[in-house]
Amino acid sequence: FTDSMGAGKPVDIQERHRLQTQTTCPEQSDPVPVSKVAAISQYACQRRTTLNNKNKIFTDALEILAENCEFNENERSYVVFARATSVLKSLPYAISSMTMLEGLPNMEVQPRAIIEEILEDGKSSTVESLLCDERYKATKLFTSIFGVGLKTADRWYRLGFRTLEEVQAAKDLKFTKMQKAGLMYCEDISSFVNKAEAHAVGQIIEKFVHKCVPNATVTLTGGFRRGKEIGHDVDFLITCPEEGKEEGILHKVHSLPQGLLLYYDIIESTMEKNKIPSKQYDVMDKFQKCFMILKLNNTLVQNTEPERQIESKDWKAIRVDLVIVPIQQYAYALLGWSGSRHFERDLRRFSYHEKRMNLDNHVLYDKTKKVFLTAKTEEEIFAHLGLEYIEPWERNA
Ligand code: DCT
Ligand code: MG
Repeated sequence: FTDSMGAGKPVDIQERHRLQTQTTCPEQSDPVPVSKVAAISQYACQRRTTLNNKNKIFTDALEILAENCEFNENERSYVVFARATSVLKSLPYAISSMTMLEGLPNMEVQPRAIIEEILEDGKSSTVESLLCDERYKATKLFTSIFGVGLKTADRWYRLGFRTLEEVQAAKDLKFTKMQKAGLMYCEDISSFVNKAEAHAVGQIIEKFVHKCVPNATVTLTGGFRRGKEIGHDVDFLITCPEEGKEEGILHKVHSLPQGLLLYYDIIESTMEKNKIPSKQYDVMDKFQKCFMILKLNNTLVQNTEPERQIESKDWKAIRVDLVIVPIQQYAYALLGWSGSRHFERDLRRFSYHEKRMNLDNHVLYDKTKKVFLTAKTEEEIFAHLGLEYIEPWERNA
């Protein structure tokens, strides 16, 4: 089925559903086999996925299973669960029977079984037992700490740790500077950032950046650009119309108002100046970045929730990422940092398999023509790929 889909133009989903539920084809008298009906694309970048998810009951369950596959480094199963989840998120209707899955792409045996269980019992026993699984619980908890990846989480688990209190009380554990900060502010950081807080952080960052370079621009990206109400961090791209002027900004972060910077780590750019653009295709980008934790004063946040106003602490620790981008690569960086992760993964997969092009956060390389395709806007990148433009709020795949 997926082969016949290729890069084919996706048909309007509601139209497709109408066709699918229709028993006979308008031109023929024979019933239409569902699999012959023009389909939803297998690629997230050819679907519009807003935050209005009609299949949350299924996608919440499938996302937990996908996450567990990531924890176990089972890439194949991760992809199976993640792709099925993403298709369900894009549907303008709720799935209410197994027959409604017919003709949908990426619905393999494993996700189907989960959906069937949920349709029958309202929940999945596989997911329920996973949520009680010691290893899953500990890995989820430990990797939620800033600076803790899978390797560290696994080591702590194998050492017998199950809670953060146990980790924090451990005498012989060594922590990186990042992990120390992550543990120190874990309560605030795991409570998520809301839109008002993201906006307040944006104002602080903008003021700081403009003091360094008056005509530099600061753009909110990540989940907040896709319209999300909450996020685990706030992501900003910083660029400047005059190439090169943006380079010194991050090294002035220590000049942020006294006490604001709880933690920062600058990652230097790994771009080799004489080799830009690079033909090498890389998942991680090469921009100069700063991962930080800011101390956001409650008074700077509009409409602070009432429970926060009566708290003894008048500030909250917020995770912020700053990315420094040269202007020529700005459109690619913006597209890459706007996410979602699954949308990005499918954009790259589509480029590679359907267009023989390599897309990353810096450039698009056409392997057939052996040229780099420049772009000033995200719209131009979609056009280079022969894709309909998808707005940021439709990229919640
Ligand atoms: N990204 C990237 N390269 C990285 C890290 C992230 O291209 N080295 C992309 C993927 C999504 C986007 O940037 C933002 O990343 P996150 O903050 O992890 O995701 P998010 O969608 O903003 O989710 P959240 O709302 O939880 O922050
Ligand atoms: Mg984010």
